[in-house]
Amino acid sequence: MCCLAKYCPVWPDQMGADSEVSFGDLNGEDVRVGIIRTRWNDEHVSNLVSGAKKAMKECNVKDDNIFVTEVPGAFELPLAARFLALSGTVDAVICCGVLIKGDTLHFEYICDAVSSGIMSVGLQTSTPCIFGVLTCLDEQQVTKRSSGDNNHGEDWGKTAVEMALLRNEAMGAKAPKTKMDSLGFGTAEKVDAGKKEVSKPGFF
Ligand code: DLZ
Repeated sequence: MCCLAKYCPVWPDQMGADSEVSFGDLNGEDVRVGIIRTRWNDEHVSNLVSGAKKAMKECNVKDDNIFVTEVPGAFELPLAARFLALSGTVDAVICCGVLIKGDTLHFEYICDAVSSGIMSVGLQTSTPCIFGVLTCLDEQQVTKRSSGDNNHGEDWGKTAVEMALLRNEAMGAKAPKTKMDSLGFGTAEKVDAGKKEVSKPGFF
């Protein structure tokens, strides 16, 4: 129990995790986002991905600029995120999955590895990698956080757009325009190959 529990009208584990962060007007019309999602806990993860896509569309991100691919489980997310980030085809990556605690220490190891792995990929590649992984004690907690008005995927979508804009401003960078309809991230076809890039100074 947390130390503030006695001041709460309901116990923390009975509360949904309502979003506590606000986002300004985000214009993601030039932003390209890759979503890497797990097949583990497929139904919940699909809901989270839908939430992320809905939020990104509200920020004017084009359908063609959202690329979705999948991996088996959360443990695979960091490496796939690294491949995608290094391909240079996206401005941000959302790593989306659901981890549910079982009877062993597996959950603790995977949660730790996945969260620090995703953080490392972001720092090493200078590509924002959004931690879109629910780490829950049971399925009920997952449902509360992945459906209805409390779909955390929506926050992750907006966070991806905000961080992509920040990255591009900071680095004076724009992802090359590429077709993103295949899994070979690095082999994506350049749409404007040959055109001269106009470099824009970043704020650093
Ligand atoms: C093995 C496993 C277990 C028990 N639970 C989950 C889970 O709740 N969520 C998830 O995304 N993946 C789980 N996995 C699979 C691991 O993430 C990973 O795919 C395998 O250990 C193979 O590396």
